[in-house]
Amino acid sequence: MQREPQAFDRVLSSMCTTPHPVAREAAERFLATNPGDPGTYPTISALEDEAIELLGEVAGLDDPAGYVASGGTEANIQAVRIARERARSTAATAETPTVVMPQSGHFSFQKAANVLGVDLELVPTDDEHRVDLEAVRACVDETTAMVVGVAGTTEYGRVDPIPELAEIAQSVDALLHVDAAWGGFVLPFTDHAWHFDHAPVDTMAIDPHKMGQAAVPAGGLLVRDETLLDELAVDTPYLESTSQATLTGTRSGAGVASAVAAMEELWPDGYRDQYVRSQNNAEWLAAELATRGYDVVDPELPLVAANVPEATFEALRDAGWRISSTGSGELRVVCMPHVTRTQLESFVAALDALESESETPTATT
Ligand code: 0PR
Repeated sequence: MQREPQAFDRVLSSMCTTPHPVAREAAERFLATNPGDPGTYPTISALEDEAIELLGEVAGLDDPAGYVASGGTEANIQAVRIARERARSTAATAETPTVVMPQSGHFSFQKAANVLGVDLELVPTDDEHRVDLEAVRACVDETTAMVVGVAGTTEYGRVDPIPELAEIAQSVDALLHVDAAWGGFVLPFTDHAWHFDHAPVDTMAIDPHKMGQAAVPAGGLLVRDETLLDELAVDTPYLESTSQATLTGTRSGAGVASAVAAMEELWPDGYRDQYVRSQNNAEWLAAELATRGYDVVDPELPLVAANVPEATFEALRDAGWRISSTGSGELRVVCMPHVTRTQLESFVAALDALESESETPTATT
């Protein structure tokens, strides 16, 4: 029996989206290819080089190095691995390397710390949900292998002060990693300082399969200096290529081809248009929710967080809206490319209907 995937018309909290038609078509064409074996699959391997070039353009990096990963989780794990290896080879102390990250960092770093045996030190965020720089300064020391800044947080879409974090990282000879897995394809059209050309960023996660409108799986790991990838390389004696820096072996050629197709089609104008649409939608939704008396976190990027009563949240889920909440319990709506104004209007109408229902006293007979 043929199964159909879910429709996207009520998907409001996912960071996945419908791929651009050219990205979908490229993914299908390259399904049976493996960029993990460039000797056998040279076309997809060359396309991966193009993907990295294009990602470098998006992220302000001339002469970029990196690879197309399975997603932000892999890119973050690999960045931590680079920092750990570098710390091991240069550190004067034999202590466990640490990674200093804001509380707003993605949970993939918990996985990285667990798999790689590094200590993750979480630093509080301020009232604006950005990392508290004083707390970072107080936290770093000679065991710090990496400082993480988030450029587009998962919960509130906030951007940490990347240039300041870079300075702190350099003061203890640690690497600075920027997690722009979600934000990377909207930030180029804002005033934020977030990329390689704004600050001495060493490594970055930037995912085509989120705002980049490529098919899953297409994450991106970028490194400023190609030698950082050497920290990851293992020998691959029986392949034509002699070493491999990726975490997984066989990889999705579909993801790579689709990332290139999406970026060639959309960078920069298509992404700019999408950012404007998404940001307008986020601001519209934030205003509608605020008018109704909900506490709304100002959408700096196309992501709205608002306090709605738990019962309403649950009722919306029961009605088929695919929504999730922040750690503090706010409803979050991510204005991905598939999220239209019409869809948000129906969502607000559904919310109004529920709220008026709960205000109407139950008739007693
Ligand atoms: N870094 C940031 C800032 C992220 O927001 C995410 C994913 C990652 C890294 C990890 O990326 P991958 O999931 O590609 O490995 N943030 C989303 C989240 O946790 C992931 C997601 C996507 C969740 C789609 C649900 C969903 O339907 O909310």
